[in-house]
Amino acid sequence: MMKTKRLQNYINGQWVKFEGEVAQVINPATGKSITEVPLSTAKTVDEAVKVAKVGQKEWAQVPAPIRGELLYRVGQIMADRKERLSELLTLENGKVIEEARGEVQEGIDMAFYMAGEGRRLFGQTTPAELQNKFAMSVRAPIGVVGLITPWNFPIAIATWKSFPALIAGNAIIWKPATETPIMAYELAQIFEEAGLPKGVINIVFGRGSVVGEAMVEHPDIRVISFTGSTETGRNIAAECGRNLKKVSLEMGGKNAVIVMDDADVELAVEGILWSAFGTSGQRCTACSRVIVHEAVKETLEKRLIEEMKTLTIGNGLEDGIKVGPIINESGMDKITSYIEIGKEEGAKLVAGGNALTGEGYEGGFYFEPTLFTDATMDMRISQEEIFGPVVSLIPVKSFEEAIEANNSVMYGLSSSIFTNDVNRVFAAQRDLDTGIVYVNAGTTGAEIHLPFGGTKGTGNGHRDSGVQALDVFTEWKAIYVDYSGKLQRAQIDV
Ligand code: UN1
Repeated sequence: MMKTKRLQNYINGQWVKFEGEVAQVINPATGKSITEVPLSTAKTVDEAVKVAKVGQKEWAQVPAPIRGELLYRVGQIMADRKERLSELLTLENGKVIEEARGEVQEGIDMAFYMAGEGRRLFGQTTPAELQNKFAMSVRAPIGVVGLITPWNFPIAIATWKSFPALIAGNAIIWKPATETPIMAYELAQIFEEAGLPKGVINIVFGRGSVVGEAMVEHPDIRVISFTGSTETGRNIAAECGRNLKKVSLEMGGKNAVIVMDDADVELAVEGILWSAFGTSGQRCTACSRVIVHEAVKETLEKRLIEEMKTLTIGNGLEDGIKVGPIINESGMDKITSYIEIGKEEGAKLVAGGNALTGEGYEGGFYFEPTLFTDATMDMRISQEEIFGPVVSLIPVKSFEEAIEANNSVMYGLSSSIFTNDVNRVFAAQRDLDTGIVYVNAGTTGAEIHLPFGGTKGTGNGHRDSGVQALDVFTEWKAIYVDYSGKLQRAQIDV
């Protein structure tokens, strides 16, 4: 499938031969290496920035509608190649093929959506306070921007960041996760075929602690857009703060589905299964808490356990598999450690809880969908992000208590409520303290034309996707044109 045994960095429109240290890229379904990825150094970042600065100047001169046409071509090639991209995505990330197709579609949607922005990129015209004077504000590109993307949505998140950056006239230095570099390789090929000028997008593979750090420190990278762990995000924000660099962070979640006493319980079961165990729970938006009204707790718990047994676990490329593997060994270790923590804290393990080995699972990283019940909000399993197929069921006595429980975590990405009471729906959408709220649906499934992001420990106030993503990659420029032919002093000569 791959052209080369080893991936290479993409700089100035060239795949640059790499001789240094490499990391293996592992198929999580089998544990086997599929390719190798460079572990580049700060020197490569510096080279990439040099060419990006040149590339950006030219790219910014291309009229935005024409930049948009390039994105239309990118979207069309992605659509033509959807099946290949989806298979490669499952190969490197493990998610089941149906979900991989969904993720690639998310990227295609983003291309067509942002292409349209090429003919909008709206600024504002406003009256000026003096006669014969015109005032407007426009979005200006920032220059060279740095993107650091995660392994769990290696193509969708890359498009959420790179397409708005490009339509706004920036050049990019992109560090994809070393676990999932193939999507970056494929996307670079697509950009090239679509006619993106050289130097406008540059890919530097490597470790966060080396390449990521070099990007954060580089004075000519003016924006860092990062999706990943809260711990890394905090460090990036601190460093960017010192350098007065704009930074957009998208980090963890501890998302809850609330099931009220008047809910359609069967629908809630479906919503929970999909959002908790889809992508093996490795989504920032994954449901990892179920806050249930005590009146329906027993029914919900029983039905969840029954349905969890029907989830087929295995290689995501095989037909009929619902839950794919975990990304790697360290992901498995983290999940396993939380199973022990949950037991010690006194939550009741009622389904799953084990790694799967033996026939059908050889070499891969598989974990059973897991349910703890009778959990309380003070437990670590109810507070901390596990990033695996593990759910804590937390019983509550009222709507108010449910909202309170939802909000009492450090994160604020996504939340959901199942209820048929219109008054509760509106009170909940107002009071749930998350960037995304679902009613009668699980916690996953964000669409690309809406802002994606969260409150509190999930982020720092910026949003991916939607037109809001443009705010990350543009500066507002205020422009005054005085056509009176004389000096007119604002605030004085009015
Ligand atoms: C993520 O987990 O970081 O809403 C992205 C969703 C997907 C994107 C998830 N559209 O679950």
